[in-house]
Amino acid sequence: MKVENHVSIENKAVAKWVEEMAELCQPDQVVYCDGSEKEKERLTHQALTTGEVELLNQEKLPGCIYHRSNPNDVARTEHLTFICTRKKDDAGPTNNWMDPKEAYEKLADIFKDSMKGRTMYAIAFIMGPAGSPLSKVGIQLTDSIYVVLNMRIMTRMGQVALKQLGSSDHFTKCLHGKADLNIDRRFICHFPEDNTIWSVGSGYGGNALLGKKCLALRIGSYLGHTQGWMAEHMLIVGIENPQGEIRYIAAAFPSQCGKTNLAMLVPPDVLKKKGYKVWTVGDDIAWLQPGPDGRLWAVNPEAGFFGVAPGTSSKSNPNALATIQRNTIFTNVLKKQDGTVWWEGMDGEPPAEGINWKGEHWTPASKEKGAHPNARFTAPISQCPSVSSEYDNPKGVPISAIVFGGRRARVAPLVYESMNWDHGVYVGATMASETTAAATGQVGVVRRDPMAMLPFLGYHAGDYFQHWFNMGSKVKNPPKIFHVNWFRTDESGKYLWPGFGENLRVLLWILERCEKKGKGTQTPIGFVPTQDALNLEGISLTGAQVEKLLHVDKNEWREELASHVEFFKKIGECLPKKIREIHASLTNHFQS
Ligand code: O2Y
Ligand code: MN
Repeated sequence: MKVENHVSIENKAVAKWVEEMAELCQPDQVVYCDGSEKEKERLTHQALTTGEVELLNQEKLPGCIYHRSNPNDVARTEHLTFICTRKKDDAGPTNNWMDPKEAYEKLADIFKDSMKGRTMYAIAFIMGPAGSPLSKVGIQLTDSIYVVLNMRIMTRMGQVALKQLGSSDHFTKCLHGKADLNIDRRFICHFPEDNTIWSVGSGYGGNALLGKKCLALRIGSYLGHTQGWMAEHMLIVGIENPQGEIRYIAAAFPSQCGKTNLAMLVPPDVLKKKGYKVWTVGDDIAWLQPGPDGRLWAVNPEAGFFGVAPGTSSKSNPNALATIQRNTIFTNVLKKQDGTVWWEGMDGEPPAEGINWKGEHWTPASKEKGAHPNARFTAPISQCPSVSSEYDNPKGVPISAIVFGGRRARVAPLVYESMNWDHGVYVGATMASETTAAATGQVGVVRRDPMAMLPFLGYHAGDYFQHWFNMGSKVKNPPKIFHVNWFRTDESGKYLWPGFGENLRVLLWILERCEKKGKGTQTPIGFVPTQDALNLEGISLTGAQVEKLLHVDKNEWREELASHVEFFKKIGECLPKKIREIHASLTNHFQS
C-alpha cells in the first residue's frame, strides 16, 4: 500500500491508527491531506475526471463545483444512527443504541476491503478556531474526494490541525467509507467512550462530514457533559447598536424555522438607517463554556455553512446568496444550461430547462422537483457579507441571551422571557415545533425537540437536562433565556408576524431585557413585551394584532402543560426532579 504524505506525520498515535484502519479497508493508497490550495486543485481535477463532481460556469460562479449524490443518499438517516455506549441506559431513550463490540464487528465487516481500488484520504481537522482552548482535533479517514473538499470548507483542515494536535493522542477518530452506498449496509455509529465515530454506506452531509453533527454535537455533547461545557445546536449572532456596542445571542431552532436566515439577518431599512447591524458568528452549532469573567462564552466549531438551498432567495437570505457566488460546492440542486444553478424558492422565473438533482432533463412542467428539497450549498463563512470579525477568535464571544424557538400556529407568543435560568432550561427542554408539509407530509403535528438536540444527543436526554441545570450554577452571570415563535397565525391561518429581517425587532427587545431596560408584563409563563415595548416603526401591525401575537391563552397553556407530561414519560426516571417541580409550579400558575 502506497502512502503519500503531503504533511509530515510525526504524531505516532495518528500514524498507528491510520495504519490499522488502512489494514482493515485495504485502500490502494493512503494520502495525508495538507489543506492547501494546490491540493484542492489536484483533488478537484481528479474528481472532475471521474465525474464525482462537475465544473460549474467559472465566469459566473468562480471556484464553484457541483455534486449529485446517489438518490438513496440525500439526507441524514436517523434510524441508522447509533450511540454505542457499554451500558444501553447511558444512550438514553431518545437514541438508537448498539453494543460497541457488536457495532465494531458489524461495521468492520462492511469496511473490510471496501477501499480496494480506491484512495483513503487522511484529514486532520480542528473544530473551533485554531489555538482555542475550546477547540477539538479530529482525524477523518474517507474514500470520498467530495467529503475531503467539503471538510476543507467546513473545518480548519490539514497542517494547522496537526500542529494543534502536536504529539497528543487526544483526537476524535473518524472513519468514513462509502462502501457500496447500500442503505441496508449503512450505519453511523458513535462510540463516545472511545472518542470514535464510524460511518459507512453514505456519502452525504451529516452522515459523512463527521466533524459536523457527529463530532461537534453527538461526541461534543458527551465530552461537554464530562468536561463541564456545552455542545449545542445553536446559531450565534452579534447585534450591533447605533453606539457600536455588540451583544451576542445563541439560538436553537428545530428545522424549518429559518435558523440560517436568522444567523445572517439583514436589518429592515428603518433600523439599518439608525445604525443597527447584525454579525454572523455561526449558523448551526455553538460550543459554550464558562469564562473567567463569570459569563458564558461561545465559539462556532465550524468554518463554513452547509445550508439548505431550496427557499434561499434575496428575500429570505440575501447574505447567503452573496456568500455562495464563489468557492461553493452545490449538492443536488438543478444545473442550468449555462452551468449555473437553480432551486425551488429562488428569485425569478424557473429556467426553461435544466438537469435535475437526479441527472435527468427537467422543465417547469416536470413532475419531479428540479432541486432535491434537502439540496445544499457548502461555502466558507469568511465569504459571508455579515461575517463577524470574532468568528475566528479563540476566546469566542460572550453570550447575553439564549433563545429557543419553534413553529407554533397557536400557544407560544411571539416572544417571552423565562423567569430564571432553571425555568429557561424547562422552556428549552419542552420546546416543540409543528410539522410542515415539506418536512413530513403531515401538517401541524406537534413534535417536541428539546433544545433542537433530539437527533444530536450523545448521551441520555435526562442527564443532558441535568447538565443544563448544573451549568447554570457554574456560571455567575448566565445568559437570560427566551423563547420566540415567528409563526403564530390569526383565525384565517395568516401569519401575524412579518418575519425575516423584522425578527431583529424581537432580538432588540431581548437585548433590552438583558440590560434591564425593555418593558415586560409578567404572565404565568414568563415576561412578554408590553403592548408598546417592541420597536414596530415602519411596519403596519394593528394594536389588536400585537395583542394576539403576545397573548398567553390559559386554556391553550393548560393543554400544552398536560402534553409536556406525555413527553416526560418518554424520558423516564432519569428526568431531573427539577423539571417536575417547575412543571408543577407552572401548572399551579394556571389554576385560578
Ligand atoms: O441532511 C443532512 O445530511 C444535513 S442536516 C443539517 C445540515 C446543516 C445544518 N443542520 C442540519 C440539521 O439537520 O440540523
Ligand atoms: Mn442543524
